[in-house]
Amino acid sequence: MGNAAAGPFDDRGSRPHVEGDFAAEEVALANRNPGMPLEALRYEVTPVGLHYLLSHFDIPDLDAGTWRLQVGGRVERPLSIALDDLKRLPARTLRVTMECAGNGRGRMRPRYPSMPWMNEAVGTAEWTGTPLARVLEQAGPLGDAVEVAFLGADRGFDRGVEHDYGRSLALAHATTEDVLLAWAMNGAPLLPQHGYPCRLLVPGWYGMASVKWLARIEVLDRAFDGFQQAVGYHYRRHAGDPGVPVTTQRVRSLMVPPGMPDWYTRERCLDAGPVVLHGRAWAGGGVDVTRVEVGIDGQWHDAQVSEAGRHRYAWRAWRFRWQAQPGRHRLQCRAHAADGSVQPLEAEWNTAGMGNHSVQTVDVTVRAP
Ligand SMILES: Nc1nc2c(c(=O)[nH]1)N[C@H]1C(S)=C(S)[C@@H](COP(=O)(O)O)O[C@H]1N2
Ligand SMILES: [Mo]
Repeated sequence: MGNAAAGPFDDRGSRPHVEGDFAAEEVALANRNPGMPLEALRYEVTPVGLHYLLSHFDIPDLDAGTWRLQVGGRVERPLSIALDDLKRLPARTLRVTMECAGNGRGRMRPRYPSMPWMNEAVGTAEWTGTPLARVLEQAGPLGDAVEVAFLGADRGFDRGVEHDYGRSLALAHATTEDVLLAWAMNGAPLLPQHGYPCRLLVPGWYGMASVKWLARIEVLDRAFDGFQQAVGYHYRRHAGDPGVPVTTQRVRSLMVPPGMPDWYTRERCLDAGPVVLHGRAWAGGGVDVTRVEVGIDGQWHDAQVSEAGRHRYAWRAWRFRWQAQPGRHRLQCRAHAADGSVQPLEAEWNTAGMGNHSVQTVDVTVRAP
């Protein structure tokens, strides 16, 4: 499935964990993959240019006029679909909070060398597309079909393995109405960096499942063995641990850092008096957020969670009125989900720093009026 054996780059195995300064490679990845500035949490729907980005290889050069989506493998009728044909099928729009599974990895100690996110690898968009189920119905999966693989038009190497970026879903998941072949984001055609002309959208899952620049769909009678499915995106306790696949997002909340930042250190300063702390909270898999707490110097208080415009896969706004007293203060937020899960105070790390959802901490200096 797109995995070639010998290539110019060795498999050096899992990269060793590191301490200290960020490497030039990490800085270069950070320049290619911007995060959402946390003040953009103010937007219910993130403006496209403020949504985070994560692209493993190069952004492919695709043209909507000549693009075709190939559907093959274990199907009765292999298809080659043009974008206009896809757009003629019934469409849906879903508001979805997407987050990278590596969000927060930059705080891991010692650190796994990869995209060094702090906590800004998130964004919410209104995605419009055709339910994948419509296309799979046309193709007609054979009786032995169990998985559906999605291959992007982007290709590169990871740990010596050359591959098209690819992921898969169980057939039963792929045929649900909420999995979309998305061709619009916030009402406009996808931008090149977000998967133009068409991407998969898997609401409630970490971002890796939502394959951009979709080129091929393969219906399989076995588990997909592509690198990003079989090797990447696992929670592993140690090298050699077969691990557990990364799937749905874990419950999380973030706050807009209050006051003003210092340009370089990003340390915050604000004036004493009433301050409205606010942010957003979400949980994966369509699970609801039930409660958000705000920590002020280690004391937890319930925040007000908005009931406005509820969307199954999108974050909810929360706010908390704080009477800021002069001095140094530690602000935190912590969300709870309907499945009983809650954000941990300390990160529980796995080898590649995936699925971190520990509470955000913002230290502020409050000055006297
Ligand atoms: N084809 C392809 N799809 C991809 C990726 C990629 O590198 N190539 N990155 C994935 C990852 S890890 C994430 S977090 C999301 C990010 O989507 P965005 O860049 O539109 O925010 O895309 C996913 N889909
Ligand atoms: Mo990601």
